[in-house]
Amino acid sequence: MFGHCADKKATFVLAMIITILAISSLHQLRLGIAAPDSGQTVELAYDDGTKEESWTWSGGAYAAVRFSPSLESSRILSVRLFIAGHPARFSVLILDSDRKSVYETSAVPTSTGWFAVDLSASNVVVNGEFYAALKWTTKDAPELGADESKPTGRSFFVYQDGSWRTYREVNSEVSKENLDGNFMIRVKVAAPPKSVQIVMRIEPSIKPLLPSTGIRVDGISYSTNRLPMTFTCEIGSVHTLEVDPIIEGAAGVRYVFVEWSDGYGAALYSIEAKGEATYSARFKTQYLLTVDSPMGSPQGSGWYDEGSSATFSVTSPLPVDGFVGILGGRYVFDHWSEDSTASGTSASMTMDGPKTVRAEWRTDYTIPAVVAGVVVATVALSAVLLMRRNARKPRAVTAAGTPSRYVEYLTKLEELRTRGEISEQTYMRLKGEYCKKISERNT
Ligand SMILES: [Ca+2]
Repeated sequence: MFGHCADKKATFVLAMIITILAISSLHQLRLGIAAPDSGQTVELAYDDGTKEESWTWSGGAYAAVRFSPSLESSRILSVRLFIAGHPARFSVLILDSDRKSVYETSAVPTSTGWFAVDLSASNVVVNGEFYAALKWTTKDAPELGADESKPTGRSFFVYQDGSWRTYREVNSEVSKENLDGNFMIRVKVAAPPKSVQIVMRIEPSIKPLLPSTGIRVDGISYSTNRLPMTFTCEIGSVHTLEVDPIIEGAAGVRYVFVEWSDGYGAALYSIEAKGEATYSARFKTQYLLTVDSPMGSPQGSGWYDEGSSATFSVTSPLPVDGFVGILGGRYVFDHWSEDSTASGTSASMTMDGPKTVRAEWRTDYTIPAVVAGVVVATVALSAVLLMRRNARKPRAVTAAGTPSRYVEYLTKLEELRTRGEISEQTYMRLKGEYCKKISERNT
């Protein structure tokens, strides 16, 4: 409900206090709107500067004034509102001639009286007639002054459901007074500029390998040397700004597109020239890490963000090729060289420039040497034992008599085989038996 206190109506949600401050006839109404020269600022005002009434309402409703500038289109620089009482947060609304909201911003007056809300940075441009409104947003709502001395039929109440009522309609319902009035809302406008300057730049600055690549405006390539670049556009015209997602720098250096300064994330940006603007393409620098090793599956080569930590590694040890490898010969990682002196197979470094690390290896024959030693020792020991055993048992062999017999058998068996008088199968079987006998006797 709108609160209207002219007659202290108790039914109003938020009661208002009226103060008649002045006699309206003493004030000159500013109804005529001068046509501003291009760039000149004009304040549109329909009230006489003195309030006879003040209004408040519950959140969501608003009080609107229809403005009729002489300009074909107007850039709204500021809105002034007369806060009659209870300064508190509210919203300023701008609506087009079809009563559609085109802009809304919050404001908090700290005292009563005229309060200006600056919109100059927001590039609010409307065509023909438009409305400016105070929208009550909180319970703790401010009171808006109204001039009822010389009403102009331009003021409206807008209910929460979006329905519009004239000031006179609401006033007659609320106070039984059939009075029209002007909400004390004024707007400063200027003719919008016909063209604006758009600035394109890259930040931080980069050093491309080829300066004539990487930048396109409306499809035309420009040298990055020309940045920052300023170009003039008609208001409302649409343009494309584009950067290569990756721009090559010097050896091992590249620049990767991150986003535009307003947070837009695609490298191709379609923009509308609404006002002066600067578009900065943000890039980050990356450095190449080369991990060089002839073996050991080197890991970690690639591009890294400037200042980030890169980890690189090889697998160690690895077997040497061939028989030595079978015996346990190994290639063993020893240390890193070039841009790292780390000694671990896995190491990290801060990427403050392009880097190359090389894995240095050595060959480890320790295990084959041990194996060879063990073999030699075993052979030697076996020979010694054999010699001692043979030295100990010759008498037993001859004494038994049997081994020499089987030795003879063996000799004959060999002769039979040589002459081809015995099958290979029989030869093998008999030879096995004789040898076994000889062996048993020798044990
Ligand atoms: Ca007045």
